[in-house]
Amino acid sequence: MTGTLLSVLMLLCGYVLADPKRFDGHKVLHILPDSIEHLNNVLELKELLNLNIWRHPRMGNLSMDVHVEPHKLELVLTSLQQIGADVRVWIHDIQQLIDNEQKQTKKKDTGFNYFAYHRFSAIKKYLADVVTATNSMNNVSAQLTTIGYSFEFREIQMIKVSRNDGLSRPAIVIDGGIHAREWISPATVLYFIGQLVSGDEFDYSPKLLDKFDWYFIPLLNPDGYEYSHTTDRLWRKNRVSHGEKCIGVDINRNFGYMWNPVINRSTNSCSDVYAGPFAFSEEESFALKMFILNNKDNITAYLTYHSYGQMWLYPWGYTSALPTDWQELDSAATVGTEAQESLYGTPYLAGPTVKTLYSATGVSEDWAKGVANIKYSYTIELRDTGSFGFLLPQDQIEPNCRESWKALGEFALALAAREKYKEIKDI
Ligand code: 0X9
Ligand code: ZN
Repeated sequence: MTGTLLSVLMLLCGYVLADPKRFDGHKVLHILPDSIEHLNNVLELKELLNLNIWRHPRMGNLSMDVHVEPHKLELVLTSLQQIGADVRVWIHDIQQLIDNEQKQTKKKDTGFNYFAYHRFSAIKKYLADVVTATNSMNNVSAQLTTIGYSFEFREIQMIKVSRNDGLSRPAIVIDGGIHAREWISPATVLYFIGQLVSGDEFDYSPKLLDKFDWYFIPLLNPDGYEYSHTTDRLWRKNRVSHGEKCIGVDINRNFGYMWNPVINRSTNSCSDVYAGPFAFSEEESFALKMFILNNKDNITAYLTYHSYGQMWLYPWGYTSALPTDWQELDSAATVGTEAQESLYGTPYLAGPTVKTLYSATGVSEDWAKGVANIKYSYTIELRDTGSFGFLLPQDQIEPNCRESWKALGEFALALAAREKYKEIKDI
C-alpha cells in the first residue's frame, strides 16, 4: 500500500493525532465576589471574554474557579480589580501540572496499578482480567457486557460483580467517566471493582456482596477520555459530530428528564455544556438509559462519580424543590460523607444539588430518580476543592480511593440496614 493511500485511510479513520494542546502560562483563578451584584459583574466578564469556569458559584458560596488564558490575564485582573472581587491565583501554570501528572506514575511490577491513570485499552484489559480471575473463585463472579458503542466505536463496558449462588439481590449501579477530563472518576470506580472482587482492608467486600448485586460502568465516555489523553487534557464532552459547528455533547446534559428548560445547559454545540440536539441523542446516555430501564425494578441506588468539589449531591439538580423522600437521601449521603472524611479528614459536603452546587438540566442523577424511579440517586464530586481541580496528581489517587471506598462501604451497609428489601429471589 502506498504511503499516500495509507495516510488517506488513516485520515478517514480519524487516526491522525494532532499534537496535544498546550496550556503554558494558563492559570486558574479563584475569584470571590463579595456580593450578588459583584458576582453578576464577574459572570458578565466571563461571557464577554469567553472564559471557562471550572467550578461554578453556588448558593452561600459565591466563589468560583476560572481558567484564564495568558493573553487575557491582564485584562481579567484589571477588570476584577474594578469590580472589587477578591482574586487568588489557584493554579499558576496548567501545563506544569499536566507535565507533572505524566511523570508521577508509581511503578508496580505485577498486577494492575490502581494508583495511576490508565488509557482505554488498559482499562478494557483490566476488566477482562477481572472476569478471568473470578472464574476460579467460588463465591464471587464477574460478568462483562458491552452496553453500547461510542461514536468512535469504542465499547461502553459494564461489569456485574455478584455472589455466584444463583440469587438475585437489590442492585447498586455505579458509573464513572461521564466527563472526559475527570480522570479520578474512572480510577475510583476501577478501585471499587478490585476491592469488591479481591477483598479489602475494611472487610466490606463479603458484606457488600451478600447484600447487593453490583453493576459498574467505569468509563461511560471512552472517546472523550481518550481525547483528553491524546489531544486536550481539559476536554469534557464526548466526541460526537452532529454536523454542527463544534464537536461533542455534554453527556450530563443529555438525559431525558427536564431536558428542555434552559438552565446551565447550552444549545450551542461549541459550549462545554452543550445538551445535544435532543434528549438521549448520545450513544453513552442512551446505553445507560437502556441498561437501567431493563433492570430498574431491582436497582436501589445509582451513584455517578465526577470531580471536583468533594460532595455527595442528591436530586433535584434542575430545581431547588426537594423530592418527598429527601430526608432519607440526605441521611444516607451523610453516612457517606462522614465515612469519607474519617480516614484523612478530607471535608465532604452532603446536600441537595441545587443548594450545594448549582442547577442544571438533563443530568443523569435527576433522570435516574425522576424517570427510572431509583430511590437513592447521587452525583459524587471527588477530590479536590480546586488546588489541582481536574488535574488531581497521581499521588492523591490512593488516598482518594481509600476514603471513597470507605464511604461507599458505609453508605451501602446503611442502605441494607434501613431498607425493607424485597426478599432475595431465586433466579
Ligand atoms: O455539571 C455537572 O455535570 C456536574 N459537575 S462537574 O463539575 N463534574 O461537571 C454536576 C452535576 C450535578 N447536577 C447538577 N448540577 N444539576
Ligand atoms: Zn463531571
